[in-house]
Amino acid sequence: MSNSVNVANENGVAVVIIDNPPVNALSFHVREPLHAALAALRDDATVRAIVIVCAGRTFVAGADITEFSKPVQQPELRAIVALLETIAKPMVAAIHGTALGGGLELALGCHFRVADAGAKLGLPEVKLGLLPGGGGTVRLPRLVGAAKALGMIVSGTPISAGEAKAAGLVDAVFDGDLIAQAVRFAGEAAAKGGSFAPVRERRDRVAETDLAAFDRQAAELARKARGLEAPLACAEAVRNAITLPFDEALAAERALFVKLVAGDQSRAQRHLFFAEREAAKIQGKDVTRRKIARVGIIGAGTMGGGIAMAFANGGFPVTLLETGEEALQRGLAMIEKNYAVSVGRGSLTEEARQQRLGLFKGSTDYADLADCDLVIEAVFEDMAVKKVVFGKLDAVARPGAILATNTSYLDVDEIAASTSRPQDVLGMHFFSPANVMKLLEIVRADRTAPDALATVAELARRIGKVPVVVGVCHGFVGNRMLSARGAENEFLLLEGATPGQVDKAFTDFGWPMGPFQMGDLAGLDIGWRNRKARGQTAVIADTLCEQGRFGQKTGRGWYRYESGSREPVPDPEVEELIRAKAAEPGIARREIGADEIIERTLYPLVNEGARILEEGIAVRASDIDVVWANGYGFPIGKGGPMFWAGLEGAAKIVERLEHWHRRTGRAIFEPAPVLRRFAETGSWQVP
Ligand code: T1G
Repeated sequence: MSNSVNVANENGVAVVIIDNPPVNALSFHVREPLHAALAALRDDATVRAIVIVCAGRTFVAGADITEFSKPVQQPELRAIVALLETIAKPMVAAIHGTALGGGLELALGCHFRVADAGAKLGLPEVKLGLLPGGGGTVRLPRLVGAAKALGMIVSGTPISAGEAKAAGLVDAVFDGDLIAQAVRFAGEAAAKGGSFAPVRERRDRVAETDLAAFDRQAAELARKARGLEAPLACAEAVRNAITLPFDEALAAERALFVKLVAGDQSRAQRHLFFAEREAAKIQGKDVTRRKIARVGIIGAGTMGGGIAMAFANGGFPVTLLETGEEALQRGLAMIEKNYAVSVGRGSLTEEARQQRLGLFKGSTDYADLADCDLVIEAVFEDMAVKKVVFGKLDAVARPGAILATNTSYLDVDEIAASTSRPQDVLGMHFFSPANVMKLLEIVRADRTAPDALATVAELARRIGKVPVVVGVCHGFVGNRMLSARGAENEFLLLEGATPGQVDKAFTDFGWPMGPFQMGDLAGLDIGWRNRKARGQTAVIADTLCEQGRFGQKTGRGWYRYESGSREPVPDPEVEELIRAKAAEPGIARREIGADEIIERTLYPLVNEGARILEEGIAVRASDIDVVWANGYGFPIGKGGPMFWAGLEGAAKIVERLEHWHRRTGRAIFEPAPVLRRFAETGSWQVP
């Protein structure tokens, strides 16, 4: 046959083997021979049944995403699925690893699906700003019902083989030799004879749909879409599967797919898909990885506890160290409480909770860190304190152990220099809550060894984090750009905007919330302490804090919060304070529109990103996009600040930055050379 599709014959049961590493994507060079093989097997009278299986670590993980920006080559997946449905012999898809997107759609074209017990099945296209384009929105509801299909397709979250069996998506779940059992299953089906109804002919599960309940479910899911088109298109397509004849629903799915795949949102989300994988690649990737079996965490506070949970969730035994027994017990109690909450929510089984708690060892003795392969310090954000901790750690840690600091701002080079092994020191900047937030900034200090970096980057993916390697500077990539994004906030208020107007401009842009609501959630006192520590001021925010308005935790901040509510209520007292603070220097207040707000906050964000690229603090512009999409809620439908700059128009950004630079004289508006070059060349490449 071909390198990527081969056929074996087991006593009249043909086994079609797809082999396209690393994830058996349905690239053109797979589709063509697959179509040919199936057509031949259909017409081969010696063949009683057909099994489709994949070589390597997974079943087909979808269409080839890299082909979406190229002209379509025939046969498409739809043609292969349509061919499958003309085959009157039992067709069995044998699934191991992940059957995702086009891979599951291929399996939905078969009469039967059998799965390995560890398999996962799903239609994650919505995460790429798309919807299933190979008939999944029409066939899946026919097997699992409309409500289940809607949940799976709009969330894009795969389900386990067991759940798929219970839902009617797979017909059998096997342990052990999947191919042998699939061949036996197919043989028995052939022996049983009779006709095998393709999924397209099964109507009973959609016929039972309560349309009103379906529409309520769809409306609830759409409410969370926050400007993303794909979730709405997914819901519309599944509704069509219930209300329209099969072929009409299929055609409607196609039309929606063609529209989305050409759109900016899907381009942005596909950009982030590959950017995340690129970011995890360490220059000189053939360096050896150090063995990491046990992890130590110093500090059992909010960050330390969250980091410890992230590793236990990844199956790693954790030694959690605190200065004293009381602090240690407080930290362990917080971890137990967090797991209990997850069990209460049904997102964790009691058995898993027990298993994870069993991985923790509490200690107040540094000597207990001697058998750790990686130790992460998460103590108070003070250089002197950090140096004391690293001094003690340097004395006890085994040779070759990786020593990491979770600092958000401090100079990792200085911390490394306080040890006898700077080559083993790096930063691991987790985001709060560390057991939930996916982003991990890995800070490469001047003398950090490449194998330490590569080891931690790989480890990050094993605990479900999205790693990005960044250089040493104040605030690294994320927080440094965050300050640039916020630098104009007070000026905007003094000149006439309200906190509500600024926040609305952000939420309309697609952010989960704006800077003022975010400040109230995080606590205004944190920024106040940092400003004081750095001798900086913010006339309005400082005054709010002096009045004890720290945000949600005190019921008043930039907004008021009715008791127990997180709903921000505009507060006339704050607007009065702003007017008073503007009057002092005689600032004339005026109407400020959303465009100006975006120009004076997100254009400096992009500009600071360009400076970071220039300084080599970030290796790629796409790394910056990964940081902002995974750590700061940058709308994924816009691909991150650097990708968005391309959509927004870099020339316009430069022109408007120059405008504000002339008007204000403030440095954040001075266009960075790399940004000017991006405007001329369309490339963020730094020469
Ligand atoms: N197409 C092209 N390349 C892919 C790919 C795909 N579908 N999936 C993975 N890769 C590459 C990836 O870039 C990386 O490359 C390598 O494979 C290993 O991936 C018509 C429209 C399967 C769970 O959304 O979720 O079907 O960096 O590092 O962590 O309806 O890959 O090594 O050069 O992620 O073990 C729908 C996407 C497509 C699934 C494995 N499918 N993939 O995770 O490995 S749209 C998806 C994943 C579609 C139809 C539609 C994960 C994985 P490189 P990896 P992993």
